[in-house]
Amino acid sequence: MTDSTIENLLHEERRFAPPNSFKSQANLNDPRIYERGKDPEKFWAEQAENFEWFEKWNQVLDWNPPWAKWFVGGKLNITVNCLDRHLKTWRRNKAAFIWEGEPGDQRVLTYGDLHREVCRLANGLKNLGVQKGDRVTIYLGMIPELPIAMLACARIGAAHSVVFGGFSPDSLRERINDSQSKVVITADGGWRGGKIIPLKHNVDEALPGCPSVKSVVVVRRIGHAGPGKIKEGRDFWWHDLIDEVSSKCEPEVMDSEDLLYILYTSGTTGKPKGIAHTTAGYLVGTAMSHKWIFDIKDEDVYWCTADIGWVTGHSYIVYGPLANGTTGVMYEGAPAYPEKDRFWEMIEKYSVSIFYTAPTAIRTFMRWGSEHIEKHDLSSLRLLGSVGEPINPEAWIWYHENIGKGSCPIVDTWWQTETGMILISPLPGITTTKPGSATFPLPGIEPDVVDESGKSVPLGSGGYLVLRAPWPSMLRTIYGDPERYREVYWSKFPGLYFTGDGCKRDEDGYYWLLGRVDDIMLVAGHNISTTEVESALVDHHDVAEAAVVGKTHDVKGQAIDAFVTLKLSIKATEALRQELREHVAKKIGALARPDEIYFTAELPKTRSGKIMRRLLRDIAEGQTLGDVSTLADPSVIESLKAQYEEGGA
Ligand code: 6R9
Repeated sequence: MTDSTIENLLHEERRFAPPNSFKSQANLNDPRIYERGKDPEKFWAEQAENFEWFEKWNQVLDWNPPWAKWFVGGKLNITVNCLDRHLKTWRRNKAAFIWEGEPGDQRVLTYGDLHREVCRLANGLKNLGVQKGDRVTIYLGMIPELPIAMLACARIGAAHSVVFGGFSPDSLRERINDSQSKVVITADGGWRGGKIIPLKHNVDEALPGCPSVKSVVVVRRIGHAGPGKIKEGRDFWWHDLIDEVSSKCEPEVMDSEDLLYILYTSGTTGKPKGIAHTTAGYLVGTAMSHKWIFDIKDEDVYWCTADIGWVTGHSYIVYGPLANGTTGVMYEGAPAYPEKDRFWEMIEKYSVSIFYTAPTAIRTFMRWGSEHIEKHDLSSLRLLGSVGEPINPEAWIWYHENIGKGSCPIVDTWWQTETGMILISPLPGITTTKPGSATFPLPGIEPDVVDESGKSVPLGSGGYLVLRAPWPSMLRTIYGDPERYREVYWSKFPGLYFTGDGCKRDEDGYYWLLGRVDDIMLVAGHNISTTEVESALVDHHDVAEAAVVGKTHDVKGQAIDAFVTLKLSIKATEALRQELREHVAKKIGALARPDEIYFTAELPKTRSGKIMRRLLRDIAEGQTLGDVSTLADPSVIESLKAQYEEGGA
């Protein structure tokens, strides 16, 4: 699909083999694991043996495309695997979460504590009439009550639907109604950037249009300043609800395929999709991938900086890490609060050994400059991860040198809300990495890169990323809309799961993710990926971040416009604009030279930090803007639009 050659992305020629000191200690350091993955059913069944079952499965996989059932007939409860199992060992008193609030307050919850709090809330929810099969919406900031609430639902067989705390009352209402939740769990507020997020207030705004909701549970987080208006008969303080209940709660016996949770992803068009994940396959997939990819050991302190409102938090803050008995750091607030060194301060303070964040954050840290990092001792780190977008080779190298001090392997992990678990990633004790490539599929996973007709393309070329075989933690459907599930994921290439991402495999078989296929540009008959042009821009020493879009052009079909954020100390000048255009031409070819470059202090991003090229495209085409409800900061787009209408910066 993309003609501009793969060498462009490979301009960074360095390769990074696992350091011997890392390899010799790694959970996985024998490449034969990939051989074992060639019989996926056998392989996944072996993994499933590592968990606690009330009853074992009698069939590993029932595959009736696009309908998958894994570990058919198995009975289990995911919270037994995340909690009770550890209480029988020394991990009873091991920290499950080391939490820090934005104002600086702290809480440590051991596995024993977490088990107790989960059981208490589970009993509280039962007292509100929540039963197996019900749905519960959770609308909280990053406080320990968030994972507690999720696990309490799972304990009693109710499915949770976590809605990110940054969503508006309208978005919340839409998600509550789609899931038909009986209960909403929220807080009187949350801290972010020194300000209060009015969670309870938003719930009050949303609820008049939500007939399914019978009760609201409210955590007291802000106390004095929060609205705290409790509606008699509907609202209950969390602490009152659990005050006199037992701290024991028998786990509900769940079928392997019982619904564990719904998580909404907002596509670029249409209403949000309620991605449905079930119990056993999700547990097996998230726990095993977490253990392998992050090389989790009992003595590690692991920090995934995502918000639990996104799938990364579900799989790699809550379920995967807890199933592995990991100690995780959890942070409530903004990375720049009170100062731009908050993350590095926390890594030093808690001796974090594994750090997992997103390219958008890495590029922000690059922009802020290294003085914030140099103030702190980061020598506890031994492994770094990236997720959410393609990581530009330049950002990869920066991360490696400035955070990893040249000695930590980096795992660039590709996956989606729909895939439930990481599917393409290095194994840090085995894989030689190439900056900017997510490298190889995990054992037991069968992706492919195909052309428009669904035919596999040879190594060295690009196309659509698909999956040829089901995997345990895949989505099972779109909640309440099975037809849409089939249509969105399984209709473009019958029998193949379509990811929506463009991808190339190089001559060595490494996977290079190229962004959403909707973002790929067609310039003078050549496919050029936005990721490639953006990486060429970020490669320039003055550039922190870039977004590239194609706009209609009479002659070329599409022409390239670039939106560029400079490093904080750099001034935007006409000379720099010309220099950047030439830089791209030199890196990729004249074809990819942007027609226009706009300098901007911020790029429009989704609330989870992904660049929203669609909106930039609308601006570039002079069209009215489409749906902006998933935008993190709507003012960004307004100022860009104004700049564009004035004809440049
Ligand atoms: C986990 C998550 C999924 C989309 C996915 C792709 C992009 C995620 C990536 C990556 C390149 C990576 N994506 N990780 N692209 N390299 N390592 O982000 O889930 O929010 O559903 O987004 O994110 O485009 O299709 P989700």
